This record gives sequence, C-alpha cells and structure tokens, in this order.
Amino acid sequence: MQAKVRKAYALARAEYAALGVDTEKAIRKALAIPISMHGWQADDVAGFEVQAAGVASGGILATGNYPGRARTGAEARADYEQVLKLVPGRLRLNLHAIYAETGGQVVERDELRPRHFVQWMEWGRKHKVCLDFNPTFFAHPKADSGFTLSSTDPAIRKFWVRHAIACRRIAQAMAKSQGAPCVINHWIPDGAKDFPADRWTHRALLTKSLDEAVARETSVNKTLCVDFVESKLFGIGSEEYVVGSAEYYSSYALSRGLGFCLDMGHWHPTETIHDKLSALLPFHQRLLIHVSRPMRWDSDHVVVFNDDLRHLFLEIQRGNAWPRVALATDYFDASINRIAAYTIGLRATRKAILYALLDPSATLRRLEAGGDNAGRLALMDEMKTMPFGAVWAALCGRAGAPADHAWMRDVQRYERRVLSARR
Ligand code: RNT
Ligand code: ZN
Repeated sequence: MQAKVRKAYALARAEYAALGVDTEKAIRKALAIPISMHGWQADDVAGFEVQAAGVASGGILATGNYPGRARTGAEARADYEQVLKLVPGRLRLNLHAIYAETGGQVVERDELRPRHFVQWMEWGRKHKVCLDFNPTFFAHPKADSGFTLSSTDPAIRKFWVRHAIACRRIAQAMAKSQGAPCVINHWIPDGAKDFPADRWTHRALLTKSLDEAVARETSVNKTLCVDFVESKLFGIGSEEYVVGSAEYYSSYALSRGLGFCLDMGHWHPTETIHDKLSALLPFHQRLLIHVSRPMRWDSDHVVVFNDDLRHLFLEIQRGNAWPRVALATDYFDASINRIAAYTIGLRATRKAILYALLDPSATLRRLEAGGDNAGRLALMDEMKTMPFGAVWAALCGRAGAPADHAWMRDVQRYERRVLSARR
C-alpha cells in the first residue's frame, strides 16, 4: 500500500473506531463476500450458441454498438480475466446456457450436456472462480410465442422442461468441478403484451413445469445445484401480464423450498427492494439479488454506488443476513467500453458492501430506542461524509487491485491492444 493511502486510512480508521466501527473487520468481510459477475455484459446477451434459425430477443435488449463485443467463449474469458484484475474481492462467474461451446455444431437446448461447458469449468478452476448458471429460456424459436415453461403447447412446454433439467445437471457438474455449490437461476420471459383472457392456465402450467423440472426432479443433488426462481413485473412484449410475477414466485419458492430471486429492476418504477428483505427472509431460506440499475424502467444500466445499493446492503447488514443472501450483478450496456462497464458496476457493488459493513448499527439502534430520531437522522447523514474513500482505498490496496482513478488506464490499454482488433 502506498504511504499516502496508509496515512489517510489510519486517520479514517480512528474516526470510525470512535463510532464503534472496526474498519479492519469490515475490510476483511467485504473482500470475502462473493459477487457473482454476470457473463453477459461482455457479449450483449448474445451468447455463443450455433443456432439453426434466426431468433427474437425475448424482451432482453442491449442497446448501443460500442466496438469490442466478445464473440466467442475465448474472447469473453479474456475479458473476464481483465476484469478480475481490476475488481477487489471474491468474484464468481454467472453463465447462461447460450454460452455452450459445441465446436461449431448445432446442439438443441434440451440436448446440452456438461461436456459443452468443460472449457468454462477448466477456466473457473484455473482462476479460482466458482461458476453459477442460468438456463436460457429466451432468444429461441420455441420462445417466439412469448411462452416457454407456461406454454399451452405441450411440445413446447416439454422442450423447456427438458432444457431446465439439462441445465440443472450442468450446474451440478459445475459444482462438482469447483468443489462448491453452483447457484442456478430460472428466469422465463413468459407473459402477454395485452390483457389476456386467461391468466390462470399459464400459472398452473408453470407450476406443473417447475414441479417436473425442479421441485420433484430427483436426479440432481439440491445441495450442489441450488435453485432460484426470478420474478419480473413486465418486459418488452409482456407489458400487461408476466406469468412469473413476484407474488407467484415468492409463493412458489416458499412452498417448494427453493430460493427466490429479486432483480432490482423488476418492480414498479419508484419501488425499491431494501424494505422487502425483512419481510421475506423470516420465511424464505435464501434470496438471490440481481444487482442492477433501472432507469425509469427495467433498463439494466451499469450499476453505480447509489442510494438504492446502499440501502439494500445496509438492510442485509442490519439484519445479519449476509449468509442467506447471494449477490449477482445483472446489467448490460453496449454503448460504452464493456470492461469499464463491468469494472464500474462490480467495484460499486463491492463499495456498497463495504459501506454497509461500516454502518454504526449499534449506535443507530440505541438512538432509536431512546426516542432520539433527530440524532438517528443526523448520524445517518453524517456517515455519508465520513472518510469512506480512505477505507475503500485501503481495501483495494489490500486486494492488490488498482485504486480509483488508476484502473481506467488499464481498460484503455486493453481496448487498444485487444478490443479494437475485434471488428
Ligand atoms: C431478465 C432477467 C434475467 C436476465 C439474465 C440475462 O429480465 O433480469 O435475470 O437479465 O438472465
Ligand atoms: Zn435479473
């Protein structure tokens, strides 16, 4: 660590200590909390699959055409390696089924096997990065009707059930390869643009499919392959009705002992998720958070160090809920350098974790219990101008990651050397 950083940190440490906050403990813990980095910022959610036919997006749309998109697994892995150098703390890598590497062969999604992901597993072991996984229920001709697991067409529904099972077996293989559980998240785009005449049948079919593919499917070990279901409010083409809504999945997950995934962008425009944790976690075993930044809608902007993020992690901290909440980033911006997009969002997430761990929770609770709500508000606001930057710089130094203002130079170098050649 540089002398300047060390000096600033020593002063900051004393200031936090005066409030009863141990910065050393916070730094250690902040570095150890895993963030599952989403693979899909590198390739604009395009995937590397060889498809037989052209397809629609399934409501997921990366906007922009900044040069340098990763077009192969190898290119994506090179990009992730660059990101790993710039982000302090423990990272995992979150992959989608469309990242299968099939050697140029068309392999249908229900035919995907662990062997199509061996290069990913090798890479994960080499870089000590655990993998997480997602079936891909979109960008496929069999998703064009807008319904997959909840389709009224039995052939389509069954196809996606087989895909989910295939993916869970791949997740289990990943878990075995890395010697640690693999989180698998099931998100489907199913829904309708306009008022449906029948909302009920699709939800009943989704229950049937999830029971067949996940809840009652016994070929996969559920401590290795840890299942979550992700709700959504609306999407492009599913503005009025989303089969897997929050109420639906929260209830389904609870009744089947699965995890529930909350994406920060999947709520009404002014609705945030920090208040939901203390309502859900007394009942749910675990939650997965898709860390994202909605702007006016579920826009998946690059995550920044904002109030939404701080409030969310403060709630986890104040509820001692870190072991029961898994964190995964989920955003994509194709209009700026993608390595920078990763680095900004992942560093912001790590920063917000550290910020929450530096919360003087005990003091705040004491003020509240004593009826001193003005004192509580004052301290909450004053925390924002504490020398947090010095603690963050110390964390970066300890992890061997560049400090703020330094990493962008590495990104620019990588752009000149690698990304600009991708035409
Ligand atoms: C879509 C969901 C989902 C996806 C990824 C690619 O609205 O947020 O998590 O973003 O699976
Ligand atoms: Zn999501």
